[in-house]
Amino acid sequence: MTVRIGVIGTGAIGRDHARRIEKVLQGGRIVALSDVNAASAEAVRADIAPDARVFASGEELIAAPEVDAVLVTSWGATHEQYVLAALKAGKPCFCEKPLATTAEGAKRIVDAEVALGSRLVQVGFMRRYDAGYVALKKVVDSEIGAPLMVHAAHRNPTVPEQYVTPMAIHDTLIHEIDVLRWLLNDEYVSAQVVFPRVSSHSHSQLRDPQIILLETKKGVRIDVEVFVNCRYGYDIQCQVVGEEGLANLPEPMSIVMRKDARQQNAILTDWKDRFIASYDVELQDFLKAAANGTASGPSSWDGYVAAISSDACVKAQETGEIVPISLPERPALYN
Ligand code: NAD
Ligand code: NAI
Ligand code: ISE
Repeated sequence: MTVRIGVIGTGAIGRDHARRIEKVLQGGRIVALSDVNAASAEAVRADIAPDARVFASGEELIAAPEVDAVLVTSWGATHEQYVLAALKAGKPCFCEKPLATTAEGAKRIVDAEVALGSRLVQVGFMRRYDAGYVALKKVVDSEIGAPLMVHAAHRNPTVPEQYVTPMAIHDTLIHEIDVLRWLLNDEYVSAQVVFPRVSSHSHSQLRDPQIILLETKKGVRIDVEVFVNCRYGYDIQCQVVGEEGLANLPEPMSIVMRKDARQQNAILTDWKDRFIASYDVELQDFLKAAANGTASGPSSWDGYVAAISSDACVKAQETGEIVPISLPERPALYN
């Protein structure tokens, strides 16, 4: 079966996901597009899916009978309304992170899905599909003994002017928040944020870099450096220290070159390239489940846990205190 997909939000990632569904993956076709900036949806139609219909609103797209499943790739603050509408229509929905910008918003989605009684939502936490993280998890599960510490870094070369201090959590750290609880099979109990000297490449509304300290139920201590004006590249680091040894996330493949009395290899600069293969795998997974009218992979519950943890981190940014994180009971639908 070919799943007929509607995309809401045709910016950077919406365009890229539309491209992979039309040109790379099996079992999906883009039949509908919508964006508050209609010209952007029109441009994606012209460049990628000439037969798709452009809708004036996301709600109209979701309600259209020719749309079997929905991709929500608009700005984070708009995700909740579209995911709730997709659930109401009973259509599988892939939602980019964050599922919602507040824990209350994510809970409304969890409640609606639980009331429905079956999974329809997959959240775009693509690192769980990344070959490097999958290999790291295998080693953490079986080779290095109990994990004790994690040292991680999430560096972007630059960010746009509208990127402000809390976005380091909601927009950026949220990937570590999700992937580290998955990697460690553990949950967070507290968060603290400390700020080093501010980079002169930052601006007045962004304290960059930041160090986020998380503690888990099993007592693992995690430090994550978020540095979104690091200049030199897009760099994701993760080292797990266990009681028998330590394991590092593999670097992306890169040719080591000797030239002009130097040994060098290139570093990626764009998030689109760093996880290009995992976006393919996550969306193929979505298409496969959507063909059966369901969803798999990172769930609304994972999106909700990420939102609760993010809220605690933002509070920690604001107060400088160690902020406790406590999770409600996980509904059976997500076991
Ligand atoms: P973007 O600004 O390039 O694109 C967002 C698009 O959404 C814009 O075209 C905008 O016009 C449109 N839009 C905004 N509000 C809308 C609405 N109510 N209805 C329809 N369209 C709307 O942003 P982006 O970089 O593509 O990011 C989009 C989402 O993807 C964000 O949630 C972001 O967190 C997520 N993202 C995830 C990753 C990842 O690695 N998983 C990477 C980049 C972005
Ligand atoms: P973007 O700004 O390039 O695109 C967002 C698009 O949404 C814009 O075209 C905008 O016009 C549109 N939009 C905004 N409000 C809308 C609304 N109410 N209805 C319809 N369209 C609306 O942003 P980008 O980088 O593509 O990010 C989009 C989402 O993807 C964000 O949630 C972001 O967090 C997520 N993202 C995820 C990444 C990942 O690695 N998984 C990487 C980059 C972004
Ligand atoms: C962006 O939205 C992403 O999701 C990228 O993966 C991340 O590195 C970046 O900081 C975010 O803004």
